[in-house]
Amino acid sequence: MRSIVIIPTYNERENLPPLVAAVLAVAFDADILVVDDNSPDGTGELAESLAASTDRVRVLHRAGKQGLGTAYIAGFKYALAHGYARIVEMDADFSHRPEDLPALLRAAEQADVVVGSRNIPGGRAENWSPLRHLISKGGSLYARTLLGLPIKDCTSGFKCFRREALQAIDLDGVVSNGYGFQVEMNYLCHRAGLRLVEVPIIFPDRTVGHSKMSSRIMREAATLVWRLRRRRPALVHVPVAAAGRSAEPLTETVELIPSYAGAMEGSHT
Ligand SMILES: Nc1nc2c(ncn2[C@@H]2O[C@H](COP(=O)(O)OP(=O)(O)O)[C@@H](O)[C@H]2O)c(=O)[nH]1
Ligand SMILES: [Mg+2]
Repeated sequence: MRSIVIIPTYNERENLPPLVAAVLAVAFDADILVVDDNSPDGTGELAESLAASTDRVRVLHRAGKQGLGTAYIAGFKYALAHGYARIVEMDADFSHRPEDLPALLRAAEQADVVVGSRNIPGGRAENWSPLRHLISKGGSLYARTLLGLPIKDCTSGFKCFRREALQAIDLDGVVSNGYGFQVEMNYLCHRAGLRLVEVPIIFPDRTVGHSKMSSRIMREAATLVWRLRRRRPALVHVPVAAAGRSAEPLTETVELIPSYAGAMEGSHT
């Protein structure tokens, strides 16, 4: 029952070594897969030297910058091929705190997809301007409303999938690559009848390195919602991987917040 934490990197040489050390320490049953797109700053070689010091770290090298979405798809395929039971998405820049990882993994015992959420009680983004909060929360409200998603943070990239969830969707059919990638994955999982839940996360701003997200990627996310709505795959009513588990009572040790309960509070971009 091993887990794998997929960390896509593009120019993250200052962040990667301390992040890898923190993840290995906090999630003792998890391995790490770094997916590097031939970072000009040498992050790929650095990842190789980390991999040489422990068999818990693996590296996938891609020829050039091909975007976050395809990096994750490549990572998911690796994880499925290597038999991992739980598959985590995590940014390299410490916006996703290693200390929140155990709660994500625990919640995956009772859900197919666990979304680290800034928009439920206990979760938040730190040091954001009011405008950034508005764009992020507005974006989630938009995606949630138009696509009928059962979660409040639709663009979060700190997530855990059970392998059955990734097997239930067509990874080669995913069309988006930036923020839209998270929305699309949520939508495909939801339409496949999988159980999505949210756990609260604190999302500090990156302190080292630079964001690679652009306004083009935000526009992609905005138009994607309409494309997904038009394409709308049939909603599966019987949960695929969650069958037999969805009726289980939640244990007190798992801080699990059913994502379909309560009113909308907001999101991130
Ligand atoms: N492999 C790969 N990683 C990427 C790419 N673009 C961004 N990343 C990584 O994806 C994560 C999130 O990107 P970031 O720039 O922090 O986005 P932001 O948090 O939305 O500003 C970081 O770990 C980046 O290094 C890409 O094209 N390829
Ligand atoms: Mg970031």
